[in-house]
Amino acid sequence: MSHTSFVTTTRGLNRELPPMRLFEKAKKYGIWNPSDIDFTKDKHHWAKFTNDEKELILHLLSLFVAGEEAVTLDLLPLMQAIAQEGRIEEEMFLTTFLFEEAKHVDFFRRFMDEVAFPSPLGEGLGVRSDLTRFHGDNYRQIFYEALPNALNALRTDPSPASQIQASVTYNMVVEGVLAETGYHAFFTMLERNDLLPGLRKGISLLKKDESRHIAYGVYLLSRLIAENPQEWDNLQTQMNMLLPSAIGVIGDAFARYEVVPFGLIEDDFVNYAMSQFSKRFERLEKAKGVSLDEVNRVAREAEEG
Ligand code: MN3
Ligand code: FE
Repeated sequence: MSHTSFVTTTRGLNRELPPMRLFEKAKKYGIWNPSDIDFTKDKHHWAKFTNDEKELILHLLSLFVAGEEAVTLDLLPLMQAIAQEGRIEEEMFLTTFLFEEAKHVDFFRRFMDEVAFPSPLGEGLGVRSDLTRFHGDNYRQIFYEALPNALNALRTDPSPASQIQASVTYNMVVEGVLAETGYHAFFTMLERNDLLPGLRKGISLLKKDESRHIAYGVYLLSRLIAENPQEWDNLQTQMNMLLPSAIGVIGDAFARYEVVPFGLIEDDFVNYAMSQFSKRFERLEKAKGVSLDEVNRVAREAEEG
């Protein structure tokens, strides 16, 4: 496919476009360095945890770190589909998106290497433990199957219908429901007990990155629905299809513990996940039957509000 013109030598970059505004924010807030986070106190805390407490944290980490790896591995087909449509502003934002997911992988794995698997011989040489055992059926359904399948489908079929399925899976369910819920509940639990300040610091930074990713997903889906109103049912079907597995991930995690360490409560996670899901859904419903101009206006409003 050859180019027929370039945006930068014709109309210029549209800096008012929501993804371009997100790009501007990403350049400012998305450049924190996981290597700079101080884990000194985290190491002291870790040494005092009981085996059950260590097990629960490793469990949650195994869901987060593999989830970050999955979103890093699986974003490219969406970037490619967007780039092929010549949407330079969106692609520019997506470069920060991918960089940030890579940083999240880096961050969680660094915590594991330096805090969770300490070594008397120095960093990175500790006993490694295979954490795959924590990945239950619902987790596998989403991160091993649904996510890569929905994204890789774009390689052969980059149609709006296919983009909607990919973005619902990636931005709404994996990021909007699962990641948001996990970070929120995990952060709250650690904060309540004043534990692992380095891990908490990283999660608070990473949540801000994540909110830009989700904002882009909402924009993308709103744009796709504005341009293809007949695809609303497709969006709704994909959302509803994935919801049971998303909620199931929480149930699977809690089922392993008779008494959950740190006073963690399953309902807190489930309720938060359900409210996230409804919030995302209501936000997308607003895009039904509106013009592209309106989509851009609402995105700007959400950004300022
Ligand atoms: Mn992430
Ligand atoms: Fe993300």
